[in-house]
Amino acid sequence: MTLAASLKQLIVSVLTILLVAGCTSSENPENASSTETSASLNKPNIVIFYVDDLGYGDLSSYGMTATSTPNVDALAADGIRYTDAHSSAATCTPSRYSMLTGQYAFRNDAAILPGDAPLIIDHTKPTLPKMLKKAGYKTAVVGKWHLGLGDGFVDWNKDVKPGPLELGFDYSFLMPATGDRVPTVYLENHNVVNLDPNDPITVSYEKRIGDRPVGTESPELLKQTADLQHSATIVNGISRIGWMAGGKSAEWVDEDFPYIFTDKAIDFIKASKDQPFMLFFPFHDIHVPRVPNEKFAGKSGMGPRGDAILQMDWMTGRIVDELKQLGLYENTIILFSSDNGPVMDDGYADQAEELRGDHDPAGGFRGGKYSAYEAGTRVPMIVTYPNGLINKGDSDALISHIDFYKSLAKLTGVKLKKGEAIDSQNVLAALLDSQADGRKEMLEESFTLSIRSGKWKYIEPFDGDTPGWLANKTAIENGLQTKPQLFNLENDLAEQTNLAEKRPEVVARLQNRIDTIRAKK
Ligand code: NG6
Ligand code: CA
Repeated sequence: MTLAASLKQLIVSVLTILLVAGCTSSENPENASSTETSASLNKPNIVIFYVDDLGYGDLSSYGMTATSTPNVDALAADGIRYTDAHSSAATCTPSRYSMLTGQYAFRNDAAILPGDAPLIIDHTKPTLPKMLKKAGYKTAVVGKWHLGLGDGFVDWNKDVKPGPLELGFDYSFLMPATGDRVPTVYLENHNVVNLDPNDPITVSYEKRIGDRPVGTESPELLKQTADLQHSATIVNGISRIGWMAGGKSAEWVDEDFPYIFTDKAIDFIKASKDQPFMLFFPFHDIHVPRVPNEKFAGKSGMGPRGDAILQMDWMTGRIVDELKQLGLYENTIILFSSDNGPVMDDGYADQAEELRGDHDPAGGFRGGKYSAYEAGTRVPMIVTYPNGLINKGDSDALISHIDFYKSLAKLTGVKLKKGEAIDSQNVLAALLDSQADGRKEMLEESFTLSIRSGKWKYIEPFDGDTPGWLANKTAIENGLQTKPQLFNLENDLAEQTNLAEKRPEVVARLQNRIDTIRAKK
């Protein structure tokens, strides 16, 4: 090591220790004025890039060779690349719920929601954005929401609330549910964008309404054919889940998403650049329907799913470039990850499976989206923070996105109330240092609960009804079994050999841990 390199390593270690110990936070006023750098180090801007359905193997920095993701890879090269980081759950709504509340979704029965569901986060309770506001942050969410809106019945023609603003976001620009669910309009703060009051919007998940064509009757209008579930109202050549009437002038055009969402994020960043800000940027990509902009269509060689990966990479680059141009990149902590593992056919015939060639979206892990096996929640995760002088490299720390809450509270010096974010753990050390440890134990949510503990992965048996959203999947392949399953990940990362019968004492211990966590109040 050269002298300069050793010195840099020394500075990294000292700063990491200082940050983790909270010595520079405002909790210790005698240190607060020590240097300007240390003050701003505790209040970096925070950007959370949250891709939808991106698998562990879906980035070239995570082994993909079929096409490349240069913008995300540049983040990986400039920060920490995690090999054992997890979304809290194997589907979207529960993962987001946990990230924003620091609580497991099962505590609130948070499952995949229809597009007209009420807000599932209690807006009188603490949330991640409310917590960051206490530290002086301006907060925004731009992208896919899927956490429900309103308090039981949403009138899309009036103020739609409660929603993100009531949860602590100062600004929101949303796809209200998912790309495959109505309403297919944008919601900015409380209102549908470009809505003509003379053409009010109504949404139904019960029965056909309005005069738009539907997928079951007019397949000739479709850009992609779809399964029955996704064959209701057609908007922009794509049939959706649910029916929508009115709101013609407010309809989105799927191909415009990459520009619309990045523009809104960049506007927020520009307007907030003189104070600490937090931007939560949940992508629509690479969820279905995959209808990428012409800039990316046909470019990956893997069909729309691969093209959507390129689009997501470009969007990430566009926002990161803007941070750089504004001189903000250095003092921004970027957390890049995905809300659950990969899925090929999720309702639309976009040839994801047929065109994937040798590409393995799950990166060698078993399962995918919905699954109790590792690929359900083990996702790419990258952290950059140049001013934090983080110790770059690969990290094998065990981390769940549910931990962002307590870790960011620690970073920004916010004291949490008793009972706040009860399932979150402070893993700040591992967010700043690739060599630091993460969790010792971690829950993974799917249709059942799994637990990681040391080398073990245990999947609780499931004997309930097969959930509707698993019905058209191969349930067994997703881990749905009435027998306990136990794997030794030290030598069986692909979860092939069930050791539950051989090691009943381990099964009993881990089942007991799940029961204890479940009962926690
Ligand atoms: C499922 C949908 C699927 C997708 C998923 C949500 C059916 C049969 N399947 O119910 O297409 O929309 O919900 O995905 O309707 S997630 O990433 O937002 O969790
Ligand atoms: Ca998802």
